[in-house]
Amino acid sequence: MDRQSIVSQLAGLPVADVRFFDSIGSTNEEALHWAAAGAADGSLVVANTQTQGRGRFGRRWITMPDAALALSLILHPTPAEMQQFGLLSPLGALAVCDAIEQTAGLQPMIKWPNDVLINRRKVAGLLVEAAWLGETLQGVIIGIGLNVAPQAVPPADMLLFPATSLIDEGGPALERTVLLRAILQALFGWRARLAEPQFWETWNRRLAFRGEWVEVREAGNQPPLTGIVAGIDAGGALLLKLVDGQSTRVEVGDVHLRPAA
Ligand code: BT5
Repeated sequence: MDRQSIVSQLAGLPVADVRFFDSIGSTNEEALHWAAAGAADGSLVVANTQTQGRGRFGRRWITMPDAALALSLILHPTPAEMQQFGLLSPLGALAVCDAIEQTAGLQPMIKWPNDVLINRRKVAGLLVEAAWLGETLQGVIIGIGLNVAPQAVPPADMLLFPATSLIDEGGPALERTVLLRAILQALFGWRARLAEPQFWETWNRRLAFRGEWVEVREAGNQPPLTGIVAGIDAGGALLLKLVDGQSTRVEVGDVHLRPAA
């Protein structure tokens, strides 16, 4: 994978410019700086490996060389998209799912809010960050990490949740640039349909653990909620049916979710 092969693979997509790094700290970090320096909507950062890849809540994301995709797409949301800000992260997850299904023939699911699973193991993670200058939004970064080959999967003792790769799940050996194109094509496609019922329906259809007992742990020290996954509401919140039969909504962004013991 190099810049030239990426640029030619992405021909025809609304990608403004591409920065490729064989090794970088974090593509999201690079994209935040680039956004601050005036990157156009659709600017893309891709790396072969990351040394400081990051996840949510200060966690780490491991990107092994030659085995994974690490990309960060810079968007300048329209005013209408700003109204749907919470959907930019599932936008990335839906795009990854579509791309995996189309190119690898596998059936990915979304562990709310936006981890991508195959056979209940995590194959991709998303981190959406915003670049602000005072009160001015300079860009939104959609960061995506995808495990393609088995070497991409970190050792189990580094993981909070079981992980996998496309090849481990029986997918074909694909060029990473082909996956990259499929992800971006799906992402731009869904971006145009953010407010449509089909977006929410597809997210719901791909929801992992539906009908199962799960534990939802909030970022703070509150005790975890235990309930049955009922779906996602129109605002993107997770709907849980609690032990006492009551339903509750859990807002996007601040929970861990795992099957209850
Ligand atoms: C995420 O966070 O899943 C978001 C990951 C986003 C990574 C992309 S790569 C391109 C861009 N540049 C960046 O610096 N980041 C983005 P979270 O839900 O917090 O999950 C993090 C947890 O996933 C870690 O604590 C590990 O348990 C686990 N993990 C780390 N590396 C993994 C891997 N390669 N595959 C599966 N799980 C992993």
